[in-house]
Amino acid sequence: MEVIVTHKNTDFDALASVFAASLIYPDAAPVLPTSQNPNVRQFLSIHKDLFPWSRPGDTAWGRVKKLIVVDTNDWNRLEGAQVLRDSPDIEIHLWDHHLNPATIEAQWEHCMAVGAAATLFARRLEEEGTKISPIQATLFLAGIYEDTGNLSFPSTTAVDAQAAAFLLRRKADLDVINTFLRPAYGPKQKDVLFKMLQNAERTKLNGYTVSINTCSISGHTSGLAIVVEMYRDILNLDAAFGIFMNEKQGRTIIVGRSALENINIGSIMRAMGGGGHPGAGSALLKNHPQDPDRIRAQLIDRIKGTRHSGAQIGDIMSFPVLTVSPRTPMTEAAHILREKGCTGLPVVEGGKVVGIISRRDFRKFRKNTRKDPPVKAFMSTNVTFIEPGQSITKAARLMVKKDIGRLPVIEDEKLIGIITRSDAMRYYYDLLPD
Ligand SMILES: [Mn+2]
Repeated sequence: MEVIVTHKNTDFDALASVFAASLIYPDAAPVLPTSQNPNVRQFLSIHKDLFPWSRPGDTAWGRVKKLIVVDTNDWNRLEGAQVLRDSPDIEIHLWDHHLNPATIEAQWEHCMAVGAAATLFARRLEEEGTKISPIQATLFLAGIYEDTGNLSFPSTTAVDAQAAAFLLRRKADLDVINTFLRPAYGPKQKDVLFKMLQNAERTKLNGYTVSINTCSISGHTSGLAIVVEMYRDILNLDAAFGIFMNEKQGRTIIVGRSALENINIGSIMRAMGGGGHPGAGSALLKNHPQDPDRIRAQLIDRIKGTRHSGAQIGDIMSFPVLTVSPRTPMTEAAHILREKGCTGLPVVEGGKVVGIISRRDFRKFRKNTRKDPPVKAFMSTNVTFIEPGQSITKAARLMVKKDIGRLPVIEDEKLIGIITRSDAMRYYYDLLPD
């Protein structure tokens, strides 16, 4: 007997991989774990009869001669199949995209660092010219989109995009995908997010804004990754971590999300005994009781240890900075801007930045009939600053968010430089290979 298995808490990538594998191994029986993520459960409740599959409890493991493992390389993530762990005469085929060291030793494997395991299958089906239906294409694409965040996570590769293109040609239905990949955000998730926001705090690590939040949960709470992602988004963090303590079940789940490639969640979580991708990952700690402060300290160590791009604001800012005083006449400020070819100037009084006067402000001035008012009358006083140790990505994000072209760089309340949109642009384009 041949069976196809995948990881517990089955997501779309795992589900897609199981059914794609059943096309490649037509004699193998798909077995799905009893725990599935809510989106997959909903999908299966509607598509129940589309694919034949069985449960681990109904599988005669003793008769299995060949095991096809997809979307995981870890015995502990399988349900039921562990009984085969030490069976010498089982042939194992492994299809996976996880980078953590495998505990499953396979006789044959197809493992590649791509965004989704479904990508590996889609590519093989395309190569073999296998006919696939629009429904199959839809499911496989849902797997790729889920694991790559619609091809946007840093783990996404060109191979994933090519596989997506193939599935779209095979008429994958984006409406269906959008319906089923709806984030599992409900009242329970809302409660957790609310609790996290109530004791939210931020830390600066390697110039990045990070938050590590400890939160107690009860019962089974799914969708924690979505909650942490929303938390990260609301607080505008570079990376967010949730330490979720489940007292009753005696276990702790750590979930991390990062918006920057420089903070690699996957490698941090692997060091904590879990796994994941650069943008998202988690670890489950079963030893109890866990000390959240110790976990927090470990996370901080890992984050500090991750190699960051090196470039900080201090490396690319311009200095000394040309400034004007609040009493400088507008005509003079206009002259300086023209002369120096810049688009804005910090307005400084007593060593402190009290405003910014930019080209935009001169439009109002031209319409003004008063003779030559001071800069003070037209400058914007709501100034956003940045610190020299912060990342360039952070500066770029601030400029977009506030719709401003420059940020004064402040250290100990003193103006030490300025970074402009073009500085940030130059930095990014220099990073791109020719
Ligand atoms: Mn996967």
